Parts: sequence; C-alpha cells; structure tokens
Amino acid sequence: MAAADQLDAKLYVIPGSHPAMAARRMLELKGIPYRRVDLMPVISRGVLRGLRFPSNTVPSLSISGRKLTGSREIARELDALRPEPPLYPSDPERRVAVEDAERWGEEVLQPAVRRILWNALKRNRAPLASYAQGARLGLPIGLAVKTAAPIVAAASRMNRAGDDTVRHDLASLPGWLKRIDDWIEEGVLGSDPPSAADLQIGASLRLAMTLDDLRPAIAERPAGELAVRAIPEFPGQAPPVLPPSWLEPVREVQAATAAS
Ligand SMILES: N[C@@H](CCC(=O)N[C@@H](CS)C(=O)NCC(=O)O)C(=O)O
Repeated sequence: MAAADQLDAKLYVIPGSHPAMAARRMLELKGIPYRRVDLMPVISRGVLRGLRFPSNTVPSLSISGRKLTGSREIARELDALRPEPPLYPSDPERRVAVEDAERWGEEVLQPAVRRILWNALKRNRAPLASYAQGARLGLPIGLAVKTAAPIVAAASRMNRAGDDTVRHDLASLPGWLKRIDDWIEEGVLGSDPPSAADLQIGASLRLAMTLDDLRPAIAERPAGELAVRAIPEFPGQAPPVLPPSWLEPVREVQAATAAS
C-alpha cells in the first residue's frame, strides 16, 4: 500500500459536477493530497480523450500511474490504495446493500439531477458563474458564462435534458426521496464517515439543492440532512426557473414534510 502523500493524484472535474464532487470528498476523507483540474463542460470530453482516460467524462483521476474514469471505479480504487477510512462496509451483506444503493445513485438519481440542472440552465444561464466559484477554467468566469450558450445547448442535448424527460424526473423525485429516507432509517445510508453510497447520493442531492426550485423539498428531510453531512460545501445557486406545473409533485411532498 502506497503512503497517501506518494500517490501523486490529479483529479479532472467540471464545476458543478456532482460525481466529481463525490470523488473530491473521497480523496479528502482518505487524506490523499491531489491537484484538481477544472474543465469546461463538453470541451472536457476532448481533453479527457486526448489524455487517454478510459472514458471522456468527469470525474477522471490519474493516480500512481493509473488512469481511472467514473465515480464508482474511483471509489473502489481509492479503497484499495488507502483502506482507511473505508468507503464500503466490511460485512459482506452490508456491503452489498451499500453497493446497490450506490449503483442506484449513479444510474438513476445522478443522471436525473443532471438533466434537471441543464434544463434549468437552458432557461437561465446567469447562475452558471455561481457553480464555477473557486474554479480555474483558464479564462475569466464572466467571459466563460457570456460565451456559454452553445455549451449549455450542447450539454442539454447530450444529456437528453428535454422538457418531457425532466418533467418525468420531477414527478419521480418524491418517490426517490422517500427511498433515500427509508435507506437512512434502515442504516444502509448515513454512516459516519460517509460511505461511497452516501457520497454518490449525497452529491446528487446537494446539486439538486442548489436549485431554489427544489431545495425546500429536500433540505428539511433526512435525505437533505445526509447530503449536507456527506458534502458540506457545494458551490452554486439557481433562482426559481422551472415551470410551476412541473413542480407540483415536489410541492406536495414539501408540504407533507412541513406538516409532519
Ligand atoms: N456516471 C458517471 C458520470 C459521468 C458524467 O456524465 N459526468 C458528467 C459531468 S456530471 C460529464 O463528464 N459530462 C461531460 C460533459 O458535460 O460534456 C460517474 O459517476 O462518474
């Protein structure tokens, strides 16, 4: 096992990327120093391809001469390189439950939150700058935002963030939040320090909570509290922009939480 300070880690991220934020927290929790490379969305794909990562998405991590892409791959490799604190439980049954939750977080919740965000940014690009807080993109943030229209359009298209899909995602959100609350109650989620599943799901919830349209429905419930514990800081804030009729299912669950 290599000492953490000999690992020579470089993490490639996009500002506002939730799986990239999960990977950042993994490295922090493991105490592994790393250099962060901030990339612009869409342009990131060519950069990562040129650097010969296994795929062209963030997070991508080079560590100890290895190149990895994907938040779940990175979690496993970091646990192998630096076992403490563990990202997965040692008990085999609990590990399966955590891995199932992590996979659901990556395959279902993560892309849905990404679609919702791009749909919102397509309606109003001004909040983009808030997501890039602290990022070094190689050009002034104001200029990056001013010239971002084609990038936002391309990212919305590539992520299939069309209106019908996003409306459907918003209708599914209440059930997903309930599922996460249930997992917390069952002890699958919510470990201290956070597991890979807490980070995977917490990062998506944290990104959803940057949207004023969604934060009130998430923040006050166990899922929202878990997200803030797992990912204490997540830059970005977008004022209300989604059509109110799309948000009706979310408002209903918000009212029910407030009344309970
Ligand atoms: N499911 C992958 C996420 C991959 C992904 O789609 N990442 C986005 C950022 S959140 C990306 O790289 N997008 C490229 C782009 O926007 O051009 C993981 O968990 O690592």
